Amino acid sequence: TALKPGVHPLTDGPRTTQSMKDDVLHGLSQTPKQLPAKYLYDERGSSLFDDICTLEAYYPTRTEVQILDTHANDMAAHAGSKAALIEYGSGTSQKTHRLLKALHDPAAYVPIDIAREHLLAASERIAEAFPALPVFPVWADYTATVPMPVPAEAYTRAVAFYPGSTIGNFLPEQAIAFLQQVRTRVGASGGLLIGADLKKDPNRLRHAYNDPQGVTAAFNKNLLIRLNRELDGDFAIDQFAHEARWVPEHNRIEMHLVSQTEQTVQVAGRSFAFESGESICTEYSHKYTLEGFEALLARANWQIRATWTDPDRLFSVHYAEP
Ligand code: AVJ
Repeated sequence: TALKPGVHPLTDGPRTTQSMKDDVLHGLSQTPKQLPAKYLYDERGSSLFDDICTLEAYYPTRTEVQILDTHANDMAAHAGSKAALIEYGSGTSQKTHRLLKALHDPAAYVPIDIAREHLLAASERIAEAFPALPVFPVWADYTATVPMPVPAEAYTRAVAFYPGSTIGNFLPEQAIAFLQQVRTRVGASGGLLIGADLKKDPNRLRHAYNDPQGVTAAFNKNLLIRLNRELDGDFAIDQFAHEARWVPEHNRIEMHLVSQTEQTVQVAGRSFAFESGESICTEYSHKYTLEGFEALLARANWQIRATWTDPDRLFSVHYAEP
């Protein structure tokens, strides 16, 4: 691929396609059945997620964008000059545009994503919008230990950017492990700018994950399409229904694919029986209080220096340091 000026060659990082089979066989053997949420993001899944972000029902994206727009200068002051911005799961990098505009002479942008075409397209758009900014795309599963392609002399501070409340996909213990890994990556002088969705009226939450247009349903079911294609599965897509539940004991939304009949499905060389009404849990989306999120970060040795929210307190963005 001939990349536009400013975009460095793709860094080929660790990806988990080899173990997707193991993860799927393991997850479907559990009771209740489950699949890791990260497999929702193939190229098609990443596009469907982009569509979700534009939905009226899905408030997190526009709310976080509003917070970024309102407070970008304040965030930039925390990051300081010549920061290297590392984005975990960069997707379309749309939020990044708004942040980069405010940063003081940023030294580099390092987007990390598992969807290669998405990553390259977004890198080129950033390079075009910011001609002086070197872009170092890393094609990787960011939950693995990701290489840092920018030489240490090139920047003063590495700032991890993890917007979208994607941290909410992890169980608390996994979130802590991930945040510790990010801390190791950015070092003692590093920073973390992270989005966290806040607890709110369950009806509002359920609506956000059961949108009337059915885009979230298509996003969820795309996982089965992917398993059919990549792991030689025979899921009958229309025999599973999308459902998103608010589970108050765990402060989370859970996405499920609910079997509409008693059926047996083949995938990755094994067969799995479903009772009618039995589901596969495909995603957790944890919601936080400000205090709860601060405590979570503290358990991973991050201290919050600043918190920004919207007027309705739907969403929060935090700047933390080791
Ligand atoms: C990208 C993980 C933050 O949990 O809200 C959106 C994914 N799933 N609609 C979320 C998602 C269904 C999203 N995150």
